[in-house]
Amino acid sequence: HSLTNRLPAALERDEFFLEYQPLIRMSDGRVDGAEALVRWRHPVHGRLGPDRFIPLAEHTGLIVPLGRWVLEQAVAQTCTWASGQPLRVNVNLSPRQLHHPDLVPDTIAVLEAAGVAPSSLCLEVTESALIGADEDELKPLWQLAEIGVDIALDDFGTGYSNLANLRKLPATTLKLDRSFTQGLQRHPADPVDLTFVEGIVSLAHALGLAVTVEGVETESQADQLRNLGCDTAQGWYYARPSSPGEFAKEWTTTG
Ligand code: G
Ligand code: G
Ligand code: MN
Ligand code: NA
Repeated sequence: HSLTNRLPAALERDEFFLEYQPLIRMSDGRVDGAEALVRWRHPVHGRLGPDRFIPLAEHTGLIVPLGRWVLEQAVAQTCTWASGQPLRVNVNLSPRQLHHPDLVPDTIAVLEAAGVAPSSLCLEVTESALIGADEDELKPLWQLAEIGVDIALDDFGTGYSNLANLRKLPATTLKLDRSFTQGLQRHPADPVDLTFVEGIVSLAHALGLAVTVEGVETESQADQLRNLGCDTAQGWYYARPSSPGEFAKEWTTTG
């Protein structure tokens, strides 16, 4: 596969870049953080989204150096941003990174190099990354949580939904997949979706987890999700992912 062959050179030639999408606190509409999302500026195919190359990078193992680059870049780009209080940054972790022995030392090194408190970083882990993972394999996440890094369970509700995953992880946040948000768009909203969101939110809160909802595209969805008790929201209704410069200008007091 030609994209696969090109990946190592792309990393060396700085063809990857990050965009940021704000995380909005539902109680007051203020920005609470930013999710870093990687893209590839391909010399022939143009701009490629992560769905086109993350699975390839995961397959070849290039995700380890690429993921480290994303982490470094995201922490360095966001650490000066503030909007009242310092903004937090969310970084996606792939299964292969999760199982790499350098995850903990690399993460600590990146935070120290930027002088950033561990609590300003949230690592997002998808449920699919947890399939078959035993306790030992998840130890690195517990070590990171121990030093104050936030852990979020990403894409919750897609396919593998297993409440046991919530107990395997030192998660502080549950990110509800955008399929739930979409179910609220119908008029009237699908009562089954409403019940699911309500139940997941109350379970998450009972377990001490905050709930972030993804894929909020309309005011009506935002209103319903706020009323259902969701803590934080993300989606096109608030903002599309944007360059670090645009993000800082739009969402911070420091840009
Ligand atoms: O960028 P977009 O909004 O299209 O994101 C598509 C998917 O790619 C998301 O599910 C997100 O989790 C994943 N993704 C984006 N950036 C990264 C990254 O830096 N590392 C990993 N592993 N996944 C990412
Ligand atoms: O990490 P995750 O896979 O959840 O990444 C978020 C993905 O969802 C990114 O690809 C991002 O561009 C996309 N996204 C963000 N906001 C919205 C939205 O409001 N609607 C839709 N359809 N996609 C969104
Ligand atoms: Mn994510
Ligand atoms: Na997600």
